[in-house]
Amino acid sequence: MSQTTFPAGFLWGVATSAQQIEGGRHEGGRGESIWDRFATVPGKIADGTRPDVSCDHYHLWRKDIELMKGLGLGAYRFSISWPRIFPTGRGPANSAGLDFYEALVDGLLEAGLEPFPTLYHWDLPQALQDGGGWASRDTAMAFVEYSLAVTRRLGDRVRRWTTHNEPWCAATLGYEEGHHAPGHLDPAEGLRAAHHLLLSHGWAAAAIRRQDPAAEVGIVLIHSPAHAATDSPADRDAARWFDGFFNRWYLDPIFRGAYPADAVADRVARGQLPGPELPFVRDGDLAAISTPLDFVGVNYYSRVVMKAGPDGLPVAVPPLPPQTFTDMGWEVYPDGLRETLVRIHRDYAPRRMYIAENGAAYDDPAGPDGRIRDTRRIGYLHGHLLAARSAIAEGAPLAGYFLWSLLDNFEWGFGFTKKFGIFAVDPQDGRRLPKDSAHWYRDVVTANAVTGTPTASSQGESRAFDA
Ligand code: IFM
Repeated sequence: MSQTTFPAGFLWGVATSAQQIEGGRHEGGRGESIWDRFATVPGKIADGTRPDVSCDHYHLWRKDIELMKGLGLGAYRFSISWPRIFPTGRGPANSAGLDFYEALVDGLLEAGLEPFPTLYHWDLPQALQDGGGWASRDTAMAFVEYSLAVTRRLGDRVRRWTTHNEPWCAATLGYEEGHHAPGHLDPAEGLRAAHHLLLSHGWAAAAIRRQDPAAEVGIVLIHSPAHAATDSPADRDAARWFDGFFNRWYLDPIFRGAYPADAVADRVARGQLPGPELPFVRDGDLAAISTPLDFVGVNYYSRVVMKAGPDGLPVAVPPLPPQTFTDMGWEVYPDGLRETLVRIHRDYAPRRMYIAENGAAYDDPAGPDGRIRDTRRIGYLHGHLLAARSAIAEGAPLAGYFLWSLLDNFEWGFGFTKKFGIFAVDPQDGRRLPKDSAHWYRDVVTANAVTGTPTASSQGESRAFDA
């Protein structure tokens, strides 16, 4: 059987985030996050659930480490909950919160897994939101204080730090489109929030390195290639618009020290900025944001296909059959991952790249024998790993892959209705049930290679995961 092998030392992992799996809402002195608050607003979460208990990782983390050990992974990408460390955003750090992550990090190291933490994965302390949230420059300063408190405690054991996860989602979905906490609908506020997220990244990266010159620092960005529905100039311009709005608004300031002029002009044309001078940018901001990074994490799920709508404004259109889609309605398009990695390498030349998230939501119930045959997820992962390997062959400095996600979890506004995990979680007792994809992924990790066909080869051996 043909095998596609990854370079020696390639880092295999899984990714999660605090708000999506931890629970422990009121434990260990944790404060309220914007998502705790948002989830109380009727209609904001599709299934009416709250992330108060979620996967109960706060209590079951030792078992989760066992699962990861069973998969043979080299690293675990998780996020730190800011309201667990600073329950009201600023002030004295909550030592119980730091103790929790210290124990987790020690447990990972004992199990031979590299802790790969992200400092911000969207769970802003509500108290900071009450002071303006990311639309306020003060929040960027608070983020530096928080980052230093965490890195001071864990820096002797954690080598690589990620500042933010997908700032586009935090800014645009949270402040501009209202789908995420805090649920605002103000494009100008969204742009201010984006800038302060980027600024906080740059400030924190410099502060972490001042504190620990050996630390590596990076950021994780979501990326979707934008393809034009037809070759018409209007459709190609619609694709350019999306690329500027979604991808380059973050890549350009980080790697080039400037917002993309065409995307700024798009915002001016829509009345969302007063002119080409961005009112929230101060002297030195872009130099801080473009501080050189040790790595960039790339999250890839799908591409978008764009066309000019009847009014000339850009719209995303669903690709035509025979394309297939995940439960998120996202097209399965593996080559977009290769294209993404090669594009970022070619246009921005990061020192090192990780796929920080990649995975698929599919709801596959257990069969009568208790087995979860998530063959579509295996097919998705198989195709995307081959695409990642092609990007390496084309020169992309890709050093690792983090599968999203270890567990079925709280998928933000979708609640628990979208299942990304390679382990299902029993809602009654929190028991983790390996899906076929968990066995398949273990085989990939063990072989450091993907085999020719996307079959679950050893799905019967569930004992590997009995914690
Ligand atoms: O669950 C999210 C994650 O929090 C951020 N990236 C995308 C995932 C799937 O929607």
